[in-house]
Amino acid sequence: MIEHKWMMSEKPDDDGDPSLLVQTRPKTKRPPLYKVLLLNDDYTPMEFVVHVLERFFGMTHAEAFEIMLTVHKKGVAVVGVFSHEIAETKVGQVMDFARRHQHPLQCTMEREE
Ligand code: TYC
Repeated sequence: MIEHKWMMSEKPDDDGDPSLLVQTRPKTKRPPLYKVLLLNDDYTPMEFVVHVLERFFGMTHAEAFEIMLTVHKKGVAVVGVFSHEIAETKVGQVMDFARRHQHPLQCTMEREE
């Protein structure tokens, strides 16, 4: 069989937009993760914060107490890392629960880099 050698100018698909030809690795980008943060304040009782961490973040009493103290001392702490949807749900649950008990506890989320 005679092999056809392509001439420089007749190679198929090598004469168009070069940006379409530079994709080498397949795209395997994972969705971003979000940190859920708990903020300190002067009024929410420590036991309430411990209860929130046990109830919504599945922590043991000892874990919850430790994280609560970190927030109390440092002003803020990451209490978990989740998908966008789960993080939003956690923040909503904490904010709802705090409001229902008339505590000013604040919980937010932030995209992880
Ligand atoms: N600083 C609060 C107090 O002294 C306790 C507290 C801890 C409040 C953590 C909020 O996220 C918080 N009662």
